[in-house]
This record gives sequence, C-alpha cells and structure tokens, in this order.
Amino acid sequence: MRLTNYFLPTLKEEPKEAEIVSHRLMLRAGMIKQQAAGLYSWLPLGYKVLRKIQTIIEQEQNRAGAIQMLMPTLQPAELWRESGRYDSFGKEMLRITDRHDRDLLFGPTNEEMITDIFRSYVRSYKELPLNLYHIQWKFRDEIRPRFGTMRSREFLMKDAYSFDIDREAAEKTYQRMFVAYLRTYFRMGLTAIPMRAETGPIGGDLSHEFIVLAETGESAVFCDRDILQKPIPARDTDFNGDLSAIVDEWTTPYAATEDMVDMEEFEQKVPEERRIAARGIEVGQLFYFGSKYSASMNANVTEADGKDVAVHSGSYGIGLTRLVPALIEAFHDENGIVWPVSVAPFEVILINLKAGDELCSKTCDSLYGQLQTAGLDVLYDDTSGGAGGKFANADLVGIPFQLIIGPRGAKSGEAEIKNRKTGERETMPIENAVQYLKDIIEPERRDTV
Ligand code: P5A
Repeated sequence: MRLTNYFLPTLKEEPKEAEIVSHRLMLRAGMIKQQAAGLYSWLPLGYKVLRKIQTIIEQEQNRAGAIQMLMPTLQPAELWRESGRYDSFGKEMLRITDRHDRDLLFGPTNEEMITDIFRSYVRSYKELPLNLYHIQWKFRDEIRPRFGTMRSREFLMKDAYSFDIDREAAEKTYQRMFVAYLRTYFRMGLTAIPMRAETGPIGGDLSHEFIVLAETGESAVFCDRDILQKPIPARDTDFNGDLSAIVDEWTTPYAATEDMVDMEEFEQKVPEERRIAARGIEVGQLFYFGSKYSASMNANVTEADGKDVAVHSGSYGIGLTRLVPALIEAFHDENGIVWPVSVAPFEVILINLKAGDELCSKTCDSLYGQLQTAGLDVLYDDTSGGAGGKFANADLVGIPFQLIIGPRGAKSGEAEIKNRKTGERETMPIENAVQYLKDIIEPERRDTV
C-alpha cells in the first residue's frame, strides 16, 4: 500500500479524552474514531489489525473442531422470553421495536439463538458433539463505556457454542477450547492466563477468564508466578485426543479473579515470592452451563436407548475489539505502538526520505515491488514530507520493521533497516534488504508454531 493512496489520519496532539495509553495511541495512530459513547468506527489501519486477529482466531477455532457460521445482530425477543433472560439481562440489553410492533433486541450474546438453531435440526445423539461459532458485533448498553474499544457498547466477539451428550463429553469440548485459547493468544504474542472465574448472567458452574496482566486492567487478579512458565501446546496437538494433561498443568497453579479468589487459600498455596496480585484485562472467557438453555428451550436429543435428554452446553467468547487495546497496553513505548509481527497492520514500512529525488524514488519503487513479490505486507511511505515527521509517524503506528532509503543511500547502494522493538539499526547493501527482512519476519508470524 502506498501511503499517498492510503487513509491514515494520524494526530500530533494528545487526545484529551483518552485516559489510558492504548486509547490515546489508537486515536493518535488513526485506528479508530469515536462516533458516540461506546461506538467506534474502525479506520483502515485499525481494521487491518482487527482482521489479522480475526484470522488467527478462525484458524485456531477451526483447528479445534469448531465450525464457523454467522447469526444476525438483531434477535427476536421471544427466544429470550423462553430462556427467561429477556427480563433478567436488564438495562444492558438494547431493546428495539420494529414497524410491526415486534420486540427485537440487539444481541449481547447468542446462547438462545444457537439453541434455537440446534433444536430445529438436531435430533439424535449421533450428531454430537457439535461446536458452532461466529464472529459478530454485539451490543451491551454498558453503564460506563470507557477506555476506547476496551469497554465499548458495540464490540466484536467470537462466540462459540457447544452441544454434547453429557457432562463428561462437554468437559472434553471445554478442554479443546481451553487449549485453542492458549494457542490463540500466544500466536498474537500475548501471555493470557486462564483464571477461575464467576459465571454471571451467562450461567453455569465452571468458567475460566483469560487475563492479560496490565496495570490499566479492570479486574484485580491473583495467581502463582509458576503459571507463566507453562508450555504452549503445539500446532499439531491432537484435538481428538486427551487434552486433560495440558489443562491440568495450566490449572494446577493458583489463578483466580477477584470474584473467585479465596485470599486464605491463595496465601496458603502460593509462597510469597511467587504471588502475583495485579490487575488484568479479560480477553476471553469459557463457560460450561450444562442444560441451562437446552432444558428451558427444549433442545433435546434421543439417546441410543431411545430416551430424550437435554444436551449439555458451554459457550466460549473472545473480545476481538478489546484485544486490540490489550495488545497495545502490552506492546508500546514512549514513541508509540510496537506491534508483534503476527498482528501488525503492516510488517514493513518502506520509507522514502526524499520523494522528490529521482534515484531515491526509483530505488524505493523497485524495492516496493520486490517486498510485495516476497510476500511481505508493506506500507510504502512515498509522501513528500520531511524525514523527522516520517520517522515519528512510523514509530507511532508501530510497524515492526522500517526500511529506510535516502538519496545518499540510493547513490551508494545502501539501505538502513530499523527494528521498531529494539531500536537497532543496520546498514546493508540494498540488494540484500528484502531477503534479510523475509528471513526475520516469516518466523515471527507464528503461523507455523
Ligand atoms: C461467551 C460467548 C459471553 O458473552 N457468551 C458467548 C459468553 N461471555 S463474556 O465474557 O460476557 O464476553 C466474552 C468476551 O467479550 C469481551 N467483551 C467486551 N469487549 C469490549 N467491550 C465490552 N463491553 C465487552 N464485554 C465483553 C471480553 O473479552 C469477554 O471476555
């Protein structure tokens, strides 16, 4: 993408309304624009990050056996009256009436709708297990939307819903999602810790929140430092096999959110030097709620012996639009964002220091073509601005590698490469630059680990 053809409205001034660094940087880097309280437009750079996050989530959900589909954002109230949540969800639910006076709502989650889909088609235990997911906008009329897209009213969620014959089978599905989540966050470069959590309005008796530690996080969390050493399950993990050893390993060290923590137990189980009492961002949550929805909505299947039973279910959420600020909270410095390659809006920014110089532009145009041919995701700063502004902008938007060409380098055949994370600069012959970048970027994509 040539910057002269792109839409990247970066801001020099500090936005006054933003209280935390990720919100400030998302506004300054031209990633989002607020349209009303808790409602945001995703500008091209922000949307590109969101799409990369979405791809990783889809790959890991599919690998774990979940099947993608799409449900509408608006839902009929009748379904929610069946489960009893139409009233209990309260003011967070946005209620809408259509021209025929029918009650609708903007979905805050989809347990009811998926249960309705399930009961319409599935009759026999032979069709289980089934795990369906979609990535769709949700609306919750949060009393205090804040921190930009961290807690917004409209937000993008991946939500999966599973159906199993009994608790034992449902726990296996829960484990598959647990392992898929470990891999998903790891691929984004994040350490997300599974913690025992409260189930709230979704219901059930087994739940884990995945928490990214951050001072600006909204939840207080308590865990054993040991959990940070646990290995991430490999790409070739057999999701049809027994995953309980992996889940046991990850759930043995103490880890609980403030709603679930037992301080006495925490202090007794975790030696003082290993105790982490910190704040964190909830980037996903798993629930097992058994027959909570299937029983009230008559989602039954026939067992081998001919008896009808209510299916056992769980739901599994990831907040995509929250992950973007969570990543920025984890990866930034005083000059701006420092994206991990796997979720970076672009992998390389090619900076032409003097767009008016014929040789310099010719060299850059050629490198731009070569970078694309090499399969790298590149933003080409071909604008006529000054070097200082270009460097500041490149640092602000946080693209992991900067390939810098000035008139002098173009003449002598030398390119400079800056690593955004370490700040290190290397000078090398221009003809080596593309291969050099390819060699460091490809493994960082984490799509083969
Ligand atoms: C699980 C999937 C559920 O709704 N039903 C379907 C279950 N879980 S949840 O924990 O309430 O939400 C899942 C994830 O969505 C993100 N999230 C939000 N992101 C931004 N703004 C919000 N207001 C918001 N509310 C929830 C979180 O990442 C959460 O883990």
